[in-house]
Amino acid sequence: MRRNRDTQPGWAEVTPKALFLNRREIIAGALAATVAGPAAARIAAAPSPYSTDAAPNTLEEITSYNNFYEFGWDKGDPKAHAGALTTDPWSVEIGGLVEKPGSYDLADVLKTAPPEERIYRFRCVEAWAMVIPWIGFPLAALLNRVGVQPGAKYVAFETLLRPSEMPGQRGPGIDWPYVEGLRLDEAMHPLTILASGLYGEELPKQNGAPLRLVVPWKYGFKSIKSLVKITLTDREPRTTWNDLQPREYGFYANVNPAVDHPRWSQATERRIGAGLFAARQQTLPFNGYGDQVASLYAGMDLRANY
Ligand SMILES: Nc1nc2c(c(=O)[nH]1)N[C@H]1C(S)=C(S)[C@@H](COP(=O)(O)O)O[C@H]1N2
Ligand SMILES: [Mo]
Repeated sequence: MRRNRDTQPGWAEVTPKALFLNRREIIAGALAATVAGPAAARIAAAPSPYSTDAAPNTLEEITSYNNFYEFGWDKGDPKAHAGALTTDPWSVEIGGLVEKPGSYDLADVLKTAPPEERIYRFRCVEAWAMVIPWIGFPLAALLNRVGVQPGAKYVAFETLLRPSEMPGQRGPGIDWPYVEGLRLDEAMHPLTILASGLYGEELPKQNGAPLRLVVPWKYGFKSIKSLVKITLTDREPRTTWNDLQPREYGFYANVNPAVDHPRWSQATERRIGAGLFAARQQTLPFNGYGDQVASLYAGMDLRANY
């Protein structure tokens, strides 16, 4: 999965040049405001070695085909309704089994580590896939900063609860707020990031502004959006989709072509933007990140722990 910068096109090459140059200035400005100066622009322009060499989806595709049920159940609802979400001020409450619990202002959270561009494959449990050029930093950096206590084994995450701005939270279906969780070693893995941007810009609201989790080897529902709470715990946290349909959505949710969803096959996936008549592509174990993460699950029955 290592990117070869000499031969593979990056997003700069697949984005119209004027837009790209414009975004470079936005990166330099926006990120420099929250992070130490010149490093921000350099890092945003230089993809991380963790990036895939696959060509990213367009910004239009990434921002108009979304799952964000707080804003409705259709793929176009987040784009239509998330604009009204107030993302400033924003803070993240970090607690549970940590040395330095507290409410951390977003700007402070973003100072934890320099932003990196991570071009990741993204696979929804509904069997569609994209490639997304995130801007983010490792969750491990934040967890190390707040100090994980020895008894901690899991990390629980929570999305904002604000029905006045999130129309989906005024309707039935989900027991709001949306919650997710990871085992501590998954949370500490270098591929696991907190994203605050994509395509070199601030994170669009429909993609989970101002801060969301991205876990590229798991089905998309693990990558919880608009984070307001992170809690270190000693037991497996409850998760929204597992609560709703435990037979269909497990805690682990590792991308796995060999374990079908009860209602559809996971062997292949539809690449968004590939066109109506394009062939489906093979689903890769751990979404293509097996070399880096399979060892986390050594000895585990991945069929039982779906
Ligand atoms: N809070 C919250 N986070 C969420 C969701 C959601 O509905 N609410 N949907 C999940 C699902 S099912 C997917 S596939 C991804 C979609 O991310 P994207 O719209 O940025 O592609 O977000 C995940 N995170
Ligand atoms: Mo999803």
